[in-house]
Amino acid sequence: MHTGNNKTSSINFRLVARSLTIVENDLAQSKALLKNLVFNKTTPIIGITGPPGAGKSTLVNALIDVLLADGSKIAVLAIDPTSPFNFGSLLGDRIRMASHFNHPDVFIRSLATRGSLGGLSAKTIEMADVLRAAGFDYVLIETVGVGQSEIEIAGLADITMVVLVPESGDEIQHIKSGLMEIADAFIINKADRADADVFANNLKKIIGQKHNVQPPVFKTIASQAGGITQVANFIKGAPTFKNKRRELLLAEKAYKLIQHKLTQHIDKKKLQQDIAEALADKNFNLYSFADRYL
Ligand SMILES: Nc1nc2c(ncn2[C@@H]2O[C@H](COP(=O)(O)OP(=O)(O)O)[C@@H](O)[C@H]2O)c(=O)[nH]1
Ligand SMILES: [Mg+2]
Repeated sequence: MHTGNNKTSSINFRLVARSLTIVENDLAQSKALLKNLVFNKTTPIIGITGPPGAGKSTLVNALIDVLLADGSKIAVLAIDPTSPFNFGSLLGDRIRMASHFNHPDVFIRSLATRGSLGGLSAKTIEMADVLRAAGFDYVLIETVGVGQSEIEIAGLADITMVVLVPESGDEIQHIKSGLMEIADAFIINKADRADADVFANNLKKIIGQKHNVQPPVFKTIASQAGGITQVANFIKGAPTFKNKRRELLLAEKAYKLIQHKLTQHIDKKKLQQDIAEALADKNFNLYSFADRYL
């Protein structure tokens, strides 16, 4: 249970922002910073994913309102890799979440997405860890559910909520099955649209085939804060799921860290020189050559 009532001492937002920048850009202090993180409580990470325009940012905004009422401190990471104009989308999210932009208990960070998608999820793990250690009561991560990377990021979340809109009705069969399977709850937003109930029933039928325990389906009108209390209550009441996807994701991450540590003493240029010398021997054997470095 996450009651959000365990009042935390105040969080230094400026320090959090600076720490996130260090981690995001892999600056020199990053490794030491990550190693020294101390986790004093279980902070649920809530993933909110779904197609562009479904109303995820609006929903996050409305959820924050409800969660704040408990005196909780909330961090939001907004990630939108689909937008080629990242700064533009950043700004868009900021404007939409503007009502909380200066709230003392709400920290919002838009994640610029550079480089590979694999790198994105690796960074998200680190940034979410910084936020968990900072003492927030909830960490919300908004991602666009269009590709594999979002499914990967869902591995990080304790609770993954998939946001859909009634218009997706015809395409419901085509919704990425991965996206269907990662959901701990579905949110049908824009329930002010006429076909919301038809869509809800179709969705329930489909998820009934894919899940043993049927995840709840919520209907919301995020732009009017409709149905948000139910979603907030689900978040507060949800157990921290034992997340198999998370174990897999963290194992992958740990593997890369170990690999990096084990190979950092090897300079590739020097390796090439060594090979050049070793090649002079006509009996050169690459496999025993490599053994020298183990
Ligand atoms: N009709 C209606 N529009 C909504 C609702 N929720 C959000 N919107 C609008 O949908 C658009 C996209 O919302 P946004 O939160 O940016 O979507 P995101 O891309 O999923 O983050 C905005 O113009 C919102 O005002 C809703 O419940 N009903
Ligand atoms: Mg958004």
